[in-house]
Amino acid sequence: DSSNDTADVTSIRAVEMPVYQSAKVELLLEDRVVPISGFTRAMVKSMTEAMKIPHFGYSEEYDVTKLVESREVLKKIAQKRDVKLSYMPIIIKAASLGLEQMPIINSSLDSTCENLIYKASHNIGVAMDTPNGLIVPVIKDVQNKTILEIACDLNSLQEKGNKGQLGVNEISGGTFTISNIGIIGGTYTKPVILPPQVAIGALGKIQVLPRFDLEGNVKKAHILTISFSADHRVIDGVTMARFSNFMKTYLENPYTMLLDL
Ligand code: CAO
Repeated sequence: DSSNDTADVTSIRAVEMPVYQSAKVELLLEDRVVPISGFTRAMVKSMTEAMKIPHFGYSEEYDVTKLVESREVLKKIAQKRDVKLSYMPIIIKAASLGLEQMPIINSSLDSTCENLIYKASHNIGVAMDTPNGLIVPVIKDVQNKTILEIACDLNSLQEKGNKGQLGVNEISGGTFTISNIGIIGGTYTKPVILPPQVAIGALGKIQVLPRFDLEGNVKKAHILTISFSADHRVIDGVTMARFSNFMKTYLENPYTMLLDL
């Protein structure tokens, strides 16, 4: 009947089409060999090293409804100061506040596995999708920066990444990494630690989903999923869960960050 037809049309319209790279896909006429070079070569090396680490995963969902509301307001203020404010700078700051409480997450294990080095600086690497492939530029000394300063750094690293202008200094020295694959999609993932770091967090796409409030009523909630991987030689599950709980509290109630900024 006609009501069913309407429902079908609506659901077709709701489909989000993937972004195509070009109007026409060129099919290969024969196999093509591409030498592994540049950033991919570095990735082969670091990821092969990484898989020697006994990883464990820990995932959680954060109800970021209040963060979404706050960011809408803050984004407009930042825009007036010529800064693009996405969720990332706030999430990076929340991670840094969590690292203050759980410094072992910001440590590294030496090559002989005899010493754990607690790093003084929170140098947070951000996995970045660039025309040259995956790069992980680093926002240095996040512990001393405001959310707006973190946003400025991220904007500038993103611009340089897109132009292929990131220097060695900008892609080294990371002590903890965050990967926002949620910009493309996805919920849970299994990120791979960047040695000599001991932990990494990956964000899924913020989705609007039904959840229960304290009175048991169904409410509309913005849900961010996060997946951590950690080096189980030095980090245990409880430590990772406690760190995640700090981030969860800050991101579910962004005003609580005021006390620690
Ligand atoms: N869920 C919902 N919306 C999101 C989102 C998420 N997880 N992440 C970003 N967005 C939104 C932003 O808020 C922004 O919206 P507005 O226009 O309203 O401000 C928009 O999407 C574009 O965001 P952005 O491009 O500015 O990205 P960002 O600051 O959030 O992240 C960066 C920057 C560099 C992390 C991201 O561009 C990127 O490259 N991610 C890919 C990481 C990756 O490849 N990981 C895999 C590593 S393992 O192979």
